[in-house]
Amino acid sequence: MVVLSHVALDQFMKTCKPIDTHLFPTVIPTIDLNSPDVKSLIVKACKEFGFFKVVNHGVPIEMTRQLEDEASKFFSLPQGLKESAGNPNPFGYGNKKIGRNGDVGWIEYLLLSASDEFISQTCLSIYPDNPDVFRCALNNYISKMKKMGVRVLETMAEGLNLKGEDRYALSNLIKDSKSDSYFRLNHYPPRPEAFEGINGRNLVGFGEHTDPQIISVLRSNKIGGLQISLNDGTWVSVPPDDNSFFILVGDSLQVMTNGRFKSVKHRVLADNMKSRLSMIFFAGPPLCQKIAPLPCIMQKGEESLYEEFTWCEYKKSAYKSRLSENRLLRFVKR
Ligand code: GA4
Repeated sequence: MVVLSHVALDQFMKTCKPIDTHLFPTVIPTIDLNSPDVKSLIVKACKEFGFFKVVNHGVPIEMTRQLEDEASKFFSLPQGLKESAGNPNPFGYGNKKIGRNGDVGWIEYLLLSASDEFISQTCLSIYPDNPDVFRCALNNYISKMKKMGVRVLETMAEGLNLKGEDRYALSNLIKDSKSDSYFRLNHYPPRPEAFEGINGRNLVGFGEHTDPQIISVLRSNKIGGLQISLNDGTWVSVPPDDNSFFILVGDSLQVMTNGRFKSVKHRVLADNMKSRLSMIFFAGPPLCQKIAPLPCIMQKGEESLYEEFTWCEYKKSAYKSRLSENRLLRFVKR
């Protein structure tokens, strides 16, 4: 649990402003991975929301619970031990500071590269005497997330009418041994008492942003807070569901579909008395991968909406940005 002195809390409250929200009830698309219409439903959800919930996913709940327990144990360690995971830029334990350019949130987190080797090293730094329990829980869960990501991307590709080898054009990017995928454990502690007095206002846990990768696979405990922005700018609260996963379209997939799919703007508010814990797999391509519309989806005469760039170039530019910036704007053709 994060404990803040009054001075630190005061400082934080000045930087991280409470926000008002006006919410409208909207039905979040829910997709049964075994449904006969799954391909078209996924494509529809990606076009309309850039976001959907997945049920009937086949990921054993015990595996998820095991990692959740290990994550809770990690976040209850003394601060010094959590910090032995290293600095979060690029990977490690972070507390309130997000990214490198002054963004803050009511959050602590562990950000990891999803590679086995990196995870082994990090677990060894945190638990030098017994790294295996956390390491196994992380590796087992991440390999399931990767599998689900592959399944979702292949189904999506079929829904986009890609045939033959083209059906694997998206999933191959994350199956690649050089795939630059990340994994993140987020802990949003209960809102501090100082905020309870500000009636009806919420504290930002993780400010609004889009994910730069291809897709993200998110799962949280029963505590709410996640909101997505609709195309008209209204914010919608996503009811928590600890038995399901949420898929978010990232900026790279928006480009690869030449804007047919939209990366979803989302944020997390810390407005509960209880801790929210979320685990997110960010499926990214290899660093040298060219991010451009898939030739197989382009109509005759259709031109790319974006300048060409590699994932490495996009990442470099993303790390120079503030969280809420539209990072794709720089790459839109004029
Ligand atoms: C958003 C998605 C992932 O959480 C993340 C974030 C990253 C970070 O926390 O270091 C970034 C953010 C994310 C986009 C813009 C930059 C980089 C913080 C930030 C201000 C790990 C990622 O890949 O991009």
